[in-house]
Amino acid sequence: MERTLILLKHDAVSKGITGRIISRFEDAGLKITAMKMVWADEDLAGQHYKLDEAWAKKLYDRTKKVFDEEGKEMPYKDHMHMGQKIQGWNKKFLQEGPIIALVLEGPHAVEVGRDMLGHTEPRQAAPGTIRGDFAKLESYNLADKKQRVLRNIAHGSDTPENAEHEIHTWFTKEELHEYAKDLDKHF
Ligand code: IDP
Ligand code: MG
Repeated sequence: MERTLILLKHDAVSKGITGRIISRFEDAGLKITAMKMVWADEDLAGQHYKLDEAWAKKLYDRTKKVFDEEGKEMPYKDHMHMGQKIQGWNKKFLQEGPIIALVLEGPHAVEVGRDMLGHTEPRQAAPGTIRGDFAKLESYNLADKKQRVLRNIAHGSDTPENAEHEIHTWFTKEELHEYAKDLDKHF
């Protein structure tokens, strides 16, 4: 059994679509084992968004692909420059208003959670995914023009190891619940 941490970021909360997103996870059969609304402070935002070189490299390459296709110059001199900027924006956005944090459990929960979210850039996210359905007009271009982070509705852990770490960043042991669900008998 696997667990993943999902954050419904403040854009989801302010659009009033959190219930519909949570329903999708429930419909997929994932079990909610923790959930709360949190208004993060600088300390919590810093614990969640850390600047790590491998992440910055992936971030840089993924965004550069789109800028290259459009013949646009990347507005960052290298991956660490971009990583620092995006990390700062992410931390700022996380503190802009309350978010909903939840832990979902099920077979392949990390992979399933990210599949359901869709591509990081909502513009590239397939219709039927959460980002593709609720934020399709958001793009790297727009984020760059407005000098802010990409507003892509939700965060989902990217590996089972990172998920366990993130779950403990957001929840205490007492807030994580174990209970049986009807679907459990199938796994
Ligand atoms: P993920 O959320 O799909 O895992 P990450 O690479 O972990 O994507 O990036 C964290 C967050 O940083 C993204 O969810 C998005 O909000 C923001 N972000 C990623 N790339 C860019 C960009 O090129 N410009 C602005 N914000 C970005
Ligand atoms: Mg990520």
